Amino acid sequence: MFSRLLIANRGEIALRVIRACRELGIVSVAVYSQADRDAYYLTQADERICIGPGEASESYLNIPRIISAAEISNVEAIHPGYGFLAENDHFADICAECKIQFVGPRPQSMRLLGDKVKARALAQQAKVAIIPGSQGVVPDVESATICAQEIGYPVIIKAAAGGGGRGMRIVHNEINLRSAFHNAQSEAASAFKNSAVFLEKYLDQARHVEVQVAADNVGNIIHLWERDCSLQRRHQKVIEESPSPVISNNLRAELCKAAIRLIKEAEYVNLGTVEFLLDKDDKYYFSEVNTRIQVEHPITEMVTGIDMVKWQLRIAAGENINKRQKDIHQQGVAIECRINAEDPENDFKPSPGRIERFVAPGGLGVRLDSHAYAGYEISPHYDSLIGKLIVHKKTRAEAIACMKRALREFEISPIKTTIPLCLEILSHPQYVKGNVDTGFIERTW
Ligand code: MV4
Repeated sequence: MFSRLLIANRGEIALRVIRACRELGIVSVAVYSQADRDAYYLTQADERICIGPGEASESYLNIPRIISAAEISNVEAIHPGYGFLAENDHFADICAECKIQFVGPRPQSMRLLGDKVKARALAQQAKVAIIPGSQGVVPDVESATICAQEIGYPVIIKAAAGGGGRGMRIVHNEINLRSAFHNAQSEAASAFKNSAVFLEKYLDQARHVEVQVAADNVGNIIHLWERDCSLQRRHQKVIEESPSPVISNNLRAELCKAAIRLIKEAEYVNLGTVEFLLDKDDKYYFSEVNTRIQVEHPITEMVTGIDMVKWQLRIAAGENINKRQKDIHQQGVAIECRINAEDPENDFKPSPGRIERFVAPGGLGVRLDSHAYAGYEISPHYDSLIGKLIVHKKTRAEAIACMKRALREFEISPIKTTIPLCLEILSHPQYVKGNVDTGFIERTW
């Protein structure tokens, strides 16, 4: 195992990685921007290095500064967390050149799966269903018109270098195709420095179900079952749960097998998430692979009892997975609510500022992953996540009751948070039935 590790991230995920390091006896080195100088995670790290001003481009996204911090602190490995450089294959290349172990998959896997057109082709090779769509990149409007006629409207235009919902355009008829195609291309060019786009049939009212997988360097691949992440708003997940409340055991087994086929085909190593979209008839289709630890990983940890960050570190250090698939079970139900500094009354505008009062919930089955405290100032520089509230109970009904109780206990003021929204969702009859899709929040609120 590594003896020293740098965490190229901030906030709750930096704290999460530091906690795993502590328990594994790894010396943790935190980095921080000037805007984060009072952050709690810095007090828990063994060492800390300031890497620049508040703007992410000058600190957490700045590769030379991160690498310099790693060289100065003499670490063997870098954990990228999520966001920032976590899925940047160029960064992973540079880590390798500098003989620093990147805690994640190999750079070529990140390149392959980061290209959504290549990922579709890979899924096809692995005999995993893909959404009907274009054969590769669509070069111009003329080809797009022909392709859309073949697959039938509505279609969705996606950026090859996109993912996570960025750079997508839904098109309902040929009249709108031309402008949507050009807009999608130029948006992709400016957002991802790559204008390539492709087409898929648009699935209305899809559900988002993702399978967590882990693979080691000697070809052991196991899955940690699924998470249902259908409750999203503007591509930001709001509430996640595991197991999915709506899929049958047969479908669950199929999704997990499909995820493993794809990960095997990619010769993938370390933790990854295979995302699927489910249509109204419960047909499932491959969507994309996330090559990082995800925000919602705690619900998988709660139902499986596995510390996923420790697994990430062990696999990156060359250790093999010492568990068998048959010994990994889903026990009970876990739900996570993301608590953001946003104002649900005001179109979810970020609500940065100083937290004066912070009272954390507790009790049996309650977990809070948060870097915030009374007196902490939420910076406008970064995403507005204050923390993640996770509950774990035997049944879904108990988990919902526990989450509602814990959300009511949770006091954060005077900034606005998404706690009231989460409470409303948890009381909604459609949510209680498990009958929600990715458009539910926007239709209902
Ligand atoms: C789709 C889709 C419907 N049809 N693809 C969004 C995140 C990315 N992983 C894939 N996403 C989607 N892809 C097809 N062919 C619906 C989504 C989607 C979505 C779309 C519009 C508004 C909100 C959404 C939330 C989740 C998923």
